[in-house]
Amino acid sequence: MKIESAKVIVTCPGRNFVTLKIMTDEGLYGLGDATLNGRELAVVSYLEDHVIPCLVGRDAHRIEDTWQYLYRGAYWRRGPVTMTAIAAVDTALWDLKAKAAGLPLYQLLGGKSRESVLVYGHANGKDIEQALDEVASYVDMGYKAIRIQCGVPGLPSTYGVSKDRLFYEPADGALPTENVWSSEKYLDWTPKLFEKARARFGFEPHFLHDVHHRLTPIEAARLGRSLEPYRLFWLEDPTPAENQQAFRLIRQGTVTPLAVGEVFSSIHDCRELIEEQLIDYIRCTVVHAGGITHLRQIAGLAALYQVRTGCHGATDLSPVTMGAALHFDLSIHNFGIQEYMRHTPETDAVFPHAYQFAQGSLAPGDQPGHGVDVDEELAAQYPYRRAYLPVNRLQDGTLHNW
Ligand code: EZ4
Ligand code: CO
Repeated sequence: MKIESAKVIVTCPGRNFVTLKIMTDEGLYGLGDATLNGRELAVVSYLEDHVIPCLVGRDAHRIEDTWQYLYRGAYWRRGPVTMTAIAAVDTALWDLKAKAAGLPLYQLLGGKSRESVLVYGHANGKDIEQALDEVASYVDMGYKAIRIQCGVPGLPSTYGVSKDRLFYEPADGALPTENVWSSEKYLDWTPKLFEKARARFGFEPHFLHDVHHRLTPIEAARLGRSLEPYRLFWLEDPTPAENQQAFRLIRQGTVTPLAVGEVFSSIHDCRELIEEQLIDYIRCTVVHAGGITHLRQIAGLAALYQVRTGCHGATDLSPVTMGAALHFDLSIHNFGIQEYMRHTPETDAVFPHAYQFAQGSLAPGDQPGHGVDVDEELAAQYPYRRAYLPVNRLQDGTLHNW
């Protein structure tokens, strides 16, 4: 099965998505997500100008060799743009191989390790009461795990609290919007959120929380310790992880489980975190960490240290990534949880998919491949719109992490 051609499809059904479609001489095609939120066109160029010319004529079955060719062959290794482009090719080739075999992708990855994939949804609100009402609606929908974020008194806005509570979409500005942050206010407020959440819902639902890289290690340790009575499933991205040793300090201060990795692009970003057991969940996912091929290596390393997976699954990851991730989640032994932010009806229409939600879990379906398609005619009706993630400043104006 030879690769005959490949093209990049850019569409904006409410937000931007970049999709790679690889066509073969056998009439089959494979799809891979290549969306890098706020920097989408850099990956489009990487694929169109530099990758696609190398793909034409290659044997579509040689996934590993193609991965190595693109990784080593570029000379310039790693980084989000490169690894997202490689991920798109890799995902499309796995999709193709499974379609050629007539099997759902999870069968090629070793078959099912479980019947379906535990997911967590996003509840948020301007204040604690609104956030907890939102939690109640997720419980009613059958969710067994829920991330909770809420506004902080004295701050006009904060991460994770949307204008539209159903379809949270932070990449909203033709130029970056500016937020204001105070770690002190946030640290004093957040334990109250989880105290009230446990008082109202008991200890049956899993609760998660995302710090979005905003604390220092010692502040994160304090937050983790103050949340221990409320038994979080995880505390996410408590501090930036360029320095992986930063997590040692957090670990020394708290037994709240830690998750990190949605911005990582390779196994080298998390090797110390995993080998030194500084985290409990690794959040790398298909699209930003080199595809199924590389994610399997990360999960394999994590398995040695009882670190489980918790793949990133925000709305800026397209349904193609969600589909591929679900096959991966279903197959590996050390799966932990999958993030699931629902896409809008417009996005779901552009990307018809086999995966389905039921009783707090997602199942990838049994279509050959990863089970996600793209309606190119519909996609063409939604042209690209430049959109940035916000930036974040401390109250004195210092630029902080968003
Ligand atoms: O802010 O995917 O856990 N999920 C997240 C996301 C990220 C976006 C950035 O593009 O932190 O909401
Ligand atoms: Co996050």
